[in-house]
Amino acid sequence: KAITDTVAPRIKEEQIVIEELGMSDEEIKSIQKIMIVACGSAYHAGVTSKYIFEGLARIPVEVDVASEFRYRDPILGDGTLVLIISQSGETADSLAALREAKRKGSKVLGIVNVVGSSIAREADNVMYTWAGPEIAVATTKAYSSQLAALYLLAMKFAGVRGKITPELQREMLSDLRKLPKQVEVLLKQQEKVQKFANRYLAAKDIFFIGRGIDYAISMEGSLKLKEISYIHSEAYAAGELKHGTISLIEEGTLVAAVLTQEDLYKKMISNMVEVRTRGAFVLAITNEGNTEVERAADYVLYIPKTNKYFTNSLAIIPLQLFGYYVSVGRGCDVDKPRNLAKSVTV
Ligand code: F1P
Repeated sequence: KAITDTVAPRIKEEQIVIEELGMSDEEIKSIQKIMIVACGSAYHAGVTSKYIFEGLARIPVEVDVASEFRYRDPILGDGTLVLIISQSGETADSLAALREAKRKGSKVLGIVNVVGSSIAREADNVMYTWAGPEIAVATTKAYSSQLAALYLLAMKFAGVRGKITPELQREMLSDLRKLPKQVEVLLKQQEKVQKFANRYLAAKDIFFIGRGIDYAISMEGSLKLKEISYIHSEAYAAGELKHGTISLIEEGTLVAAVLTQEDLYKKMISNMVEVRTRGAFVLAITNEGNTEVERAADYVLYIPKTNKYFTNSLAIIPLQLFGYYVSVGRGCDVDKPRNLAKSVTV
């Protein structure tokens, strides 16, 4: 529902219409750089969109966590569009980044869930993610709607800048509209994921690996698990494994490998083999039809086919379910994890 509510009002007669963007086509064409700043899950949505803005719209992108942004004295100006992504719209570091960007003369677009929040009020323009109220501390549906808003924005920019054909745009819009139904199908895997999760209630460390967008998905999967189950977990760019992480793998360590990008299957499979030969138990999250993966995985969860840029919206569901059931199985308070606040305002 969150995805539909974000997407549906912004598609008119097969065109993407983002009225609140407040930018003419000429302004969109003159963007030289996009700077994305956010915290937590919103940051991971931003990292995902980096691949889409660059791959599809061919606009250079930087992404930074808001808590670090000010320390680099960021180089901004009127050619840079700054995106501040925040569910609550009240996160102190994101708000500080917004003010710095405005001070330095950049246009700021807020991607915000809570209507009338500080970030929504202070941004030059706001694109609301109509996810509805978030009850649990760890964000899930707002994350899905942030991704949907970013897909629309990247496609819009790609269209205006002539980087996407009308046929491809139509095809992508059709894939975008299918996501909510596909998420429903994935949610039906609850029991299967719960059974699997129950094996890891006493795990010491759990690792997530991926390349490209799959690395961004891994980061969010790892965050969900650790914030609600208190099990140590890290996400690694799979190519970085050999530079240290591999020494942490022990007999039975769970490694969740995300492979949704077809051109990266081979490289990912070789990383899976590397950790498996060192004793890891490998869970693969991949596209339906990728049976090749079965030779390198101990357990596979499949996601339905979608556009290569939209896979995060689907692959994150089994990972969220996994974190949820590990947390439930360990008797944790899933909705109110210890030490975490819904919005970090100081
Ligand atoms: C950012 C965030 C959330 C996380 C937790 C703490 O908040 O890191 O992603 O789930 O609630 O805050 P926001 O800026 O998106 O409101």
